[in-house]
Amino acid sequence: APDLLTFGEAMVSLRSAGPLAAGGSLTMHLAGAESNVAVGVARLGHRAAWVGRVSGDEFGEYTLRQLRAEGVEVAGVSRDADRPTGLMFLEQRTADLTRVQYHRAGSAASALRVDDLRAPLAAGARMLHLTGITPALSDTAREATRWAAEAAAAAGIPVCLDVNYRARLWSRESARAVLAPLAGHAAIVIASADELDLVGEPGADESTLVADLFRRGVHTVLVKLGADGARAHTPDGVQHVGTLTVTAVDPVGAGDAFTAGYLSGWFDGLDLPGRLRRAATLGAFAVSTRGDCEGLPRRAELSLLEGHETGSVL
Ligand code: KDG
Repeated sequence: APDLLTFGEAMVSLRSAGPLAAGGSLTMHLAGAESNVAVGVARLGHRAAWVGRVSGDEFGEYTLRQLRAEGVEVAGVSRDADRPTGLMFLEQRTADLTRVQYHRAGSAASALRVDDLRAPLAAGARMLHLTGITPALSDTAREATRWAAEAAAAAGIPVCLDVNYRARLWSRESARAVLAPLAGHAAIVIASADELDLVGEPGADESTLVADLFRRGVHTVLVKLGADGARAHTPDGVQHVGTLTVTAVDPVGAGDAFTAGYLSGWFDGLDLPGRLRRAATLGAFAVSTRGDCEGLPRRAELSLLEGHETGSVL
């Protein structure tokens, strides 16, 4: 069985070097939060399986080709000839401002359903990773996500949930109604500070939300703080990890990289400071290279950013 099992929407992202309204060339990249995590974990030598529906078109072919090339297991992927690939335009509007446009309604990925996940889950994994993007794609994808979280928890497979709120896909209220119950099946919850109340009481403070998640069976809550690093809450207390000093050129995919690093550390049996350091290291690789997951390190490259640590783990 793989170490990591994950599912969701893999997208093709078309990136511009300048304002989209001015035209010019676009470059094609693989995107998608869950496939980013699978690539990050696979590059570090763990077994990662990604499940989803990809289109029968050339973009679907590209998606599968990229994932295979990264060593991600795709046996559970189905092709959907009648639906298009979800596309994402990433517009470099100014040096500091990137705008996102989705063309994903009715995509192949949105047709994901429970039946797609039965065999992969039955095959087992050391960890199931899901994000709050998948249940926002369609009714069947929402049902599939709920089913997978429940089935994994019942089978003793720990679930990692990254809240990953996407305002383009649903309101905070709709997200909370789905994600809060989902978090009750998770062992690890990952959220940025402004996403954390999407798995609990609206507006509640961090310690209240964390205490509530612990009561519901979660054992680790990772709160991402952007340039300030991250905080990890466990029943033993709170630890902070800083970011590494690198030149940030592209924040897209940094959260997925952080998650991949954390999970890799978990697969390697590292202690919490070790897992957080690897998470911060992958985040640094992601922000200092362009692309969603292109810059993620292979195992031998992990040491490239040694010495770039700012804050030690407190
Ligand atoms: O985390 C990066 C993702 O945002 C990107 O790859 C596309 O999955 C994606 C989404 O829904 O935004």
